[in-house]
Amino acid sequence: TVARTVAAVDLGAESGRVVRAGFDGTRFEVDIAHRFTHSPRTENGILRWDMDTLSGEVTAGLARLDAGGGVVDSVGVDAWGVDYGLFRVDGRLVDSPTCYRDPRQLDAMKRAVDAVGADAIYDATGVQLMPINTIFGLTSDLHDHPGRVAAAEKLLMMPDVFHRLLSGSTSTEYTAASTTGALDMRTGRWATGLLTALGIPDRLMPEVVQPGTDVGELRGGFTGALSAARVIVPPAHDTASAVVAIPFTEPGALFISSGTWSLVGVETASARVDASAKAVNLTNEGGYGGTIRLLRNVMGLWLLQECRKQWRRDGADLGYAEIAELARAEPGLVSVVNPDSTEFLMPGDLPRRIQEYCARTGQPVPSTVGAIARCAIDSLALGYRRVLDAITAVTGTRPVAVNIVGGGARHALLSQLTSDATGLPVRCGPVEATAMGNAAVQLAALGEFSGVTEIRAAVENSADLTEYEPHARHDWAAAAVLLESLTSADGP
Ligand code: LFR
Repeated sequence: TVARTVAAVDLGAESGRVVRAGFDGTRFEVDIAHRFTHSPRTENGILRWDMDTLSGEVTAGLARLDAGGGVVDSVGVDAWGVDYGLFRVDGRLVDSPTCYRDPRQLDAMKRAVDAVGADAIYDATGVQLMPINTIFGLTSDLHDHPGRVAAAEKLLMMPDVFHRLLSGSTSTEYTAASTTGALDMRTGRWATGLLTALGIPDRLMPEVVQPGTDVGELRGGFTGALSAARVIVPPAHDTASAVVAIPFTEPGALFISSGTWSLVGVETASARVDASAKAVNLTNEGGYGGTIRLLRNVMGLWLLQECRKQWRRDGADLGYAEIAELARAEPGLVSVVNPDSTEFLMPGDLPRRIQEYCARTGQPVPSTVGAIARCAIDSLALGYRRVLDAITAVTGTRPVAVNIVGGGARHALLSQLTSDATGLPVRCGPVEATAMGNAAVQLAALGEFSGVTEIRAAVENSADLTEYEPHARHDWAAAAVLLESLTSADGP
């Protein structure tokens, strides 16, 4: 029997879900009550999130739980990182939150680097330099829409925008704040010197609370299962929640949190902000229980998601499984791209961009769905290998296994190629790690789990896990050398 039940709201960049979860002492019981998709759209020349859809779907999911009987003790929201809402003094949003894939962020990063220097940004925070970071959204606002910032009294990270709607809370959660590029990851405090140097007013920066904090009672007039629920913030950055729910095969194993992005890294006890980490642009992200994730972003399933959209626009409505089967039939490692090149960051005709990349670099140009998809999947696996090497170089310890969680854990070809490319055994699952980690931290706050060790054991007992062993079918070492030369030609 389950003593306490919680609701986890997990918002990804493409889809969201509302989950009900409890722990019976051995197994973790997780039911998906509501799923939906959403996407950003261009409004007044800026790519923005569709807040009406997002808040409508969150409310619809909670209403379903409310009507579903029993008692739900708490609700918590996690979401993708870096994006933020700006709030006026009266508590309303200034406008719809912008999306980090707006091309404006590229220029903003260039300007900030020119103004204060890449080293100063990294040294103040320990966060990888990426155009998507919050600070570049904010400096872009200051440059192009100063009125947006002037009208704002406080910033909240995306999940906390929802915590505010649900409870009135005005704080931001630590793991979400750690994706801003404005938090000093050694101290967990705002890097005020950097904010000042970039002209970002520090009044915007909210109080930071730890995951597991009760921020108030749930509002919204629920009269059923949720009538007495609290809002307890989980690790509000989706990647932080996902890593809580990884059934690690080996201590120090490499994790890949695989969704729209692939976050590739290791969990460590403290932040690593030094010349060696900076040289390979490794980031320090905040985790549950004082941990740090030392990782790098790899472009992830976005490459396939955007290809699929383009093929659909071209009249071929293919499912991911069909695309994967076509890719599997290809010979493999024929052409590769640097998956992390900024030319793949923005929405658009990804198949063409991949073809142009191959043509420009003198490689065979993939011309079929299968060949393009195989190029993308091979390149992702190679990108994972590159991060494995970077982490090994920085920490001095080579992980001996890989754990993949998230939607990408279902992708058998990518998982096998990840094993082949890294030469390591791979264990995949759970697919819903993010929602599970979110729920588990709420349950821990309510006294149901003693900590992350117990959480991971429960996940291991409850989830379907699949394992892969490496095969030496292709020359990944040679491909890794090619990737390095392609990447230096791409420029920073
Ligand atoms: C994953 C994720 C990554 C973050 C990226 C952008 O969903 O949160 O951790 O770098 O999305 O927000």
